[in-house]
Amino acid sequence: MSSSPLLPIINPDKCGDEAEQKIERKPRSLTMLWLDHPIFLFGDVVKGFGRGSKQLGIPTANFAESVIKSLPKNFKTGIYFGLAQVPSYSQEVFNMVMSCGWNPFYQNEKLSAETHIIHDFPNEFYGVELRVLIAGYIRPEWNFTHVKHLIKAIKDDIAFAEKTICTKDMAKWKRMFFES
Ligand code: ADP
Ligand code: RBF
Ligand code: MG
Repeated sequence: MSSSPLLPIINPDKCGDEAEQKIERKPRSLTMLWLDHPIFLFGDVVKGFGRGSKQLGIPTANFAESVIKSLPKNFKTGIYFGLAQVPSYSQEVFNMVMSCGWNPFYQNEKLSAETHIIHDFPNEFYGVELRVLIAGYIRPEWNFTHVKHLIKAIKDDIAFAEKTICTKDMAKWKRMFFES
């Protein structure tokens, strides 16, 4: 099986603790990590299963199916990073990590698009507009043998996103996509 330079070397039959140790997280090429064309999505925040905050301690603001359908046809599911704004809360644009996929750990039957905004919000914000700019790809979704490994992987994604986003000047994208 040939693998893209971005994909980790991982045996899909052995996803879990052991495979997790072997994952090479560093992208081989930064130009392949950043999307050629960032993807802008917006829509109201809807209710999901409520697992993000309760089981993982990492809340994710979920988009409705109608927003997910607006993703490009050739969109590859996986974990992404980028920018996010909740205009009713603040005009500030935050860094984010996003899962667009099937949540194999929970065996979801529907595709979800969920954004963890890297900011401490004082309250929940259901039913209000969320804007995201998907700027780069981190990894495919994985399955895990224990929820603690899923949490660790997400925390690593957050650290990776923060480190990567600050390598690029985002001022132009912020002006283009978030100034209303
Ligand atoms: P659900 O399954 O309904 O999406 P979660 O447990 O994932 O529930 O929690 C998501 C909700 O938590 C969001 O819809 C939002 O209202 C709130 N929230 C609070 N802080 C954040 C954050 N930093 N990023 C995303 N959502 C957050
Ligand atoms: N779910 C998975 O099943 N496998 C993953 O590898 C995975 N990675 C994620 C990475 C990030 C940055 C985020 C925000 C979520 C990820 N999820 C993953 C989705 C997670 O299971 C989901 O957010 C919770 O189930 C709450 O809805
Ligand atoms: Mg959620």
